[in-house]
Amino acid sequence: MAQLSQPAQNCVAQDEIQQQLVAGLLAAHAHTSPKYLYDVLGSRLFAAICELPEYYPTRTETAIFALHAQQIAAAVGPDAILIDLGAGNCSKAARLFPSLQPRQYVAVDISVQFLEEAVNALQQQFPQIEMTCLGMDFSSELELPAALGMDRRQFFYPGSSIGNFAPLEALMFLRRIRKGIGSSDGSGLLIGVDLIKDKAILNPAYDDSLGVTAAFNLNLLHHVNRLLDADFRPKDWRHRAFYNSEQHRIEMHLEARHELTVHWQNGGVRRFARGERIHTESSYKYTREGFVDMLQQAGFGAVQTWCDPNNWFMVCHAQVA
Ligand code: AVJ
Repeated sequence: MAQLSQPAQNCVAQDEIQQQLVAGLLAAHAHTSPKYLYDVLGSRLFAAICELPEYYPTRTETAIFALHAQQIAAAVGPDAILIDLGAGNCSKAARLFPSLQPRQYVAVDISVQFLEEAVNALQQQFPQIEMTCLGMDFSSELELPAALGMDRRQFFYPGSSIGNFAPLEALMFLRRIRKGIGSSDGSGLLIGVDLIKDKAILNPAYDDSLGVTAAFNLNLLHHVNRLLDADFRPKDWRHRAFYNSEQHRIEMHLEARHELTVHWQNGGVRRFARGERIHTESSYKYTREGFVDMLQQAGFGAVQTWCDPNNWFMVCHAQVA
């Protein structure tokens, strides 16, 4: 298994991360990037969220992949280079290997250590597929090593992760993917998208009765404490999540339970009034037509879509031309 990462950028990245985080915390409406939800515990809590009865996206997407495996495999075509963006534990791609039959699997994620373990295990199971780990933050850059080859590149972006981008950013991200794919026949993108639906379904999915999503959201404070040497106390904050129907997005916030002051490195400080919030995540929802239109605007060609019977979730395959 080959491992490709860019360790030389790490020192600069650390400094940039801290500056961006501080800028967000000091903004009039305090906000943090959703990527800070995913330290080791955060990734485990997200895995737990995916098991919750209220959190429909993961199981609905899995059901779509299972039910339409043949058609999806026909759209992707055999012998592809499957490039998994945000591969994590690689379980979603692994479940597709028997039907998709890729020639090569490229797992991309920020955390390359976590990735290596998963890919090593997978390589034992599928010795005939060539596997590569790629450690990079593809949200800011999508320059793949030329060694990968341009033929039959199929990007895989499941789980509705595209929802974390605001619509204009999502369009720019899709354009970058479109560029990264190249123009050879048989290349494309397989992507999962969460659809607009009744808020009676949406709200509980992000505010579950066991409080797992609350723990996931509050754990961001522990992560920020480590990154900035800050003194956030999770007990001082409460989880808020709700569907904003004008912007077609779930918003996740942390809300101060009482007036408080937070300190961090180099004398950084901010007072929060009671009820004041930090916006920690947005999760945008689309209509089928709206998302297909965006794929077209990003320069893709023919698009095929598959939904569950309730039309809660959609899997799309977009060809390059
Ligand atoms: C990983 C971005 C797809 O938006 O549904 C789950 C993250 N946040 N519960 C989503 C999440 C709260 C998830 N994505």
